[in-house]
Amino acid sequence: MKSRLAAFAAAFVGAVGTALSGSVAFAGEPRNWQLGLQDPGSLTAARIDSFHDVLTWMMAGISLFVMVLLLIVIFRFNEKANPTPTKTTHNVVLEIAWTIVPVIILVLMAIPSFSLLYYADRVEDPDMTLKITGHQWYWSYEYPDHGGFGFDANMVSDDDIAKNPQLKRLMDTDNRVILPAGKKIQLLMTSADVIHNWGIASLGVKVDSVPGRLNETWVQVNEPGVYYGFCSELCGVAHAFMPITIEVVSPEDFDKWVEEAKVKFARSDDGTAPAVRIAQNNVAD
Ligand SMILES: [Cu+2]
Repeated sequence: MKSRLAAFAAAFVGAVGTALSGSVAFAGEPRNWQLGLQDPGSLTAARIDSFHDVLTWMMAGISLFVMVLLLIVIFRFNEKANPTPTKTTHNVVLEIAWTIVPVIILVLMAIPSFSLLYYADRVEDPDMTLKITGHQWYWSYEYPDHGGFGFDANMVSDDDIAKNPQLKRLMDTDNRVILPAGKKIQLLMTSADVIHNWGIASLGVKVDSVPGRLNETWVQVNEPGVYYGFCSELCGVAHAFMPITIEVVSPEDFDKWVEEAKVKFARSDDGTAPAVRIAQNNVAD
């Protein structure tokens, strides 16, 4: 309990510090003793976050209402308080009400829910496209609007972490996905083998990557920072070891990175595979 209190105090001080300084890069990752959702990092995630809050209040209200009804039954209609019960079995008005009212509540929930689904589905006129392919057990990425270079992103090994302790175990990849801040990015997903799922909680993205299909969503991230995600579809023995690491940088830094990446991830002449395989699958051995 003491350590929990200490952790809470540390988290609180950290949050206040971040709020005051305002310059710390956004961290799209889970925190110790976190309650609720991760801080929203994208436009979609912000909408999901506020919709979740509205639904939570509605659920709390309904739960409270049902609890009050139960308490009335328990205290007003028990054998002692009400020794001769009525023989009433039907109440037409009441029966219509408890059918119609839940329907109205569900429709009220469905309208913003569908509008959010369509909002997250796709974007018109994206600024760029990122193509994502799931493999057993790593992700590969392509930038078709920037010369079509691509690379694999494998989880960092314990040896890498020993050399660079800043890397997060089970969360960092050897090659990060670099994306520009403030741009509409179309995400196209497919798989080379089995169904994977590209899920990043703080960006509100969780889409299956299915062999032979191209699934689509989009993301706009305004805060530079590092955002972590995971394969979220059971895809085999190393399912837990194919994390996603996204680094969002300013558009100027992104352009610089693209120039470097075009050289670093240059393809062979036939254009089918990177000439140099920098990433290695940690899990194979
Ligand atoms: Cu997977």
